[in-house]
Amino acid sequence: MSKRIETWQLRAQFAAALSRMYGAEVPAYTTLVDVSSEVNCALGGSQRVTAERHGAIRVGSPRELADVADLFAAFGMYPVGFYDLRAATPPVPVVSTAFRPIDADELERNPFRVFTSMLATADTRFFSPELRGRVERFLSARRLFDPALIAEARAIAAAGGAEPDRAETFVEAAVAAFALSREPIDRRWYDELAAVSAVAADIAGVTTTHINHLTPRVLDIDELYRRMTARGITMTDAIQGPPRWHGPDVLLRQTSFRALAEPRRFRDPDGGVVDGTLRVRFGEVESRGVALTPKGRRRFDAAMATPDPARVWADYFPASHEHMASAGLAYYHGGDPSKPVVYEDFLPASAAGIFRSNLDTDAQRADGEEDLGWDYTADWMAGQIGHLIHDPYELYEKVAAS
Ligand code: OOG
Ligand code: NI
Repeated sequence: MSKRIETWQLRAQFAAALSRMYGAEVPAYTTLVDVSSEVNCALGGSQRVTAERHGAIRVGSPRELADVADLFAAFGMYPVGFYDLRAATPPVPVVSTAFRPIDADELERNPFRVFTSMLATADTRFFSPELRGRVERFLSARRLFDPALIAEARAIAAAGGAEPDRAETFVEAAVAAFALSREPIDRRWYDELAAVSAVAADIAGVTTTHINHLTPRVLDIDELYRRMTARGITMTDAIQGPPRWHGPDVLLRQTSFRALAEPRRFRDPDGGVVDGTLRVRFGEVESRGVALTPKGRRRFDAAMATPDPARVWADYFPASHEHMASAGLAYYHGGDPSKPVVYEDFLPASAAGIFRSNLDTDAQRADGEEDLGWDYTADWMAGQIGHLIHDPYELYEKVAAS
């Protein structure tokens, strides 16, 4: 009898297959992965780090998000954290969560995570009731995921794995759901949404979803930045997140570059289909530091709120893991300062920055609407998708204790 493929192996296969597909779609991604591996190799990176990726996807409705939650559960990826990017300046009209493994041993085997955003159509700052109605009708008429794929995901999640043949078919179908579509895009609808928000057009202007980016992890992001620039790839001007300094790296540092325009087909108002291009996807790379406790996070937010975080960082954080640990600012396995717990999540300000770095325009307010529409919460989202949304701090506590 052939050996059953376990959940973590499905996840590793899913991440690897998405990476192959995305590399074929966005060649600059392959360069980024090569340069990341070079840097990681030079620094003696582990197997986990070199294979490590996060992806980003965007969906339009709670129903679509519920399908994503069911699909990813088969890969042992569960929703963690709630990010309201509408609170960013300027706001991005989405609310998000990250699907990822939650146990220490699962993270060690393969930490693949996918930042998943849902369009906030109920937010009247962006969508008039009339436009909201049309967006929601458009979304309810499309089908991002074959119901058979979701049913199979549920069965595999319940069984905790699958026989090799079945696993292969399942992974292939899951990956295909995130491929860039060749379906013609309705130009008038896309442009109307783009005038409200480029993100709204990317999500609800088309009948499919796709990987927006896939991000390798690198041990030295400043070194990567230098090497990419030397290869003639222009990175966005800044590294998002905390500054480089001589003490422990905390949380997450990221940088990105704008992808080239990609060929897409459009249907014009007269019904004719023409070739065109869209520029919505990009490359991103990240380095991950130690996970902060709520106390450490408050310090982090305070330092980041200053005009020049790099200048004042040492006033907010001690320069060694020993002092970080004794001050209760960060998580360590078994409380041992030589074993930092890696931050597995995202930063709302950086995420909003990543969204924006690729937009030509920021979201426009709908005329005359003053209602803040702060009606999306983690509990609301959990109820919509029928899955618990894990609290990242509880997970770090558990990982640190294990
Ligand atoms: C997601 C942006 C967030 C990150 O790394 O912070 C993100 C998106 O652009 O869809 O991926
Ligand atoms: Ni990202």
